[in-house]
Amino acid sequence: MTRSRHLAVAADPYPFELSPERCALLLIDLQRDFLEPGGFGEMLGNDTSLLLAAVEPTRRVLAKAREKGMLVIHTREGHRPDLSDCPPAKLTRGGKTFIGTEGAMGRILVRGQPGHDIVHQLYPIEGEPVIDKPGKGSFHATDLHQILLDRGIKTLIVCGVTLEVCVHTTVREANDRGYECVVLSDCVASYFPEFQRVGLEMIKAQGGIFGWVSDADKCIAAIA
Ligand code: C5J
Repeated sequence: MTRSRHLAVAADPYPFELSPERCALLLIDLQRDFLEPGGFGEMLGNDTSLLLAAVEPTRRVLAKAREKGMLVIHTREGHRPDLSDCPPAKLTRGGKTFIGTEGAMGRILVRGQPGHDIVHQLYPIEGEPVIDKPGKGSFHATDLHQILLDRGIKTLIVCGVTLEVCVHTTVREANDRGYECVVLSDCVASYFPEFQRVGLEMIKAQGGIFGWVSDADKCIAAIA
């Protein structure tokens, strides 16, 4: 039996040991609709510039993960053009309908539209699975779990937006499916600074109830 290498990642609430062969980098919903003006995030009244801070640290982690041959998986939140996979309960917010309507980057959160695409700095390359998900969680109604099982993945290094919505939902789903999650604090972002702080606290509280919190530099130092 071959023993896999273990790398120590400086993290809270205590250092995390990962085996690079059993680890994937998961980039959640780094889409134009959330990060750029004129998309879903701005339509809901948010300042999208707050999310841009996560792009450069994530780009550096992504570059290192690619260099080291780590599995990289991207997710995109969005719906079929006929919205048949969008529950009526998700369609309206504050009495208004946004999903599926025409915006500055095409129809909001609809697959194939410019706004649904991933920002160019973090664009997937050949061989990196892209998971199209209709919900907040990356495991709901997708084949992510199967893809991870097939490759023997046990650990997820998590980046993406927004922290308190799709990142949290995914980390919680991953916990219940037996994955260990390390969330990189500067590679996740929220429209609400207080949610960014509390969202990270919630992950690492109680001895790491949902996982570990590290950052881009610490992660890069470990996998380098
Ligand atoms: C939201 C997401 N915030 N990707 N989606 O609606 O976090």
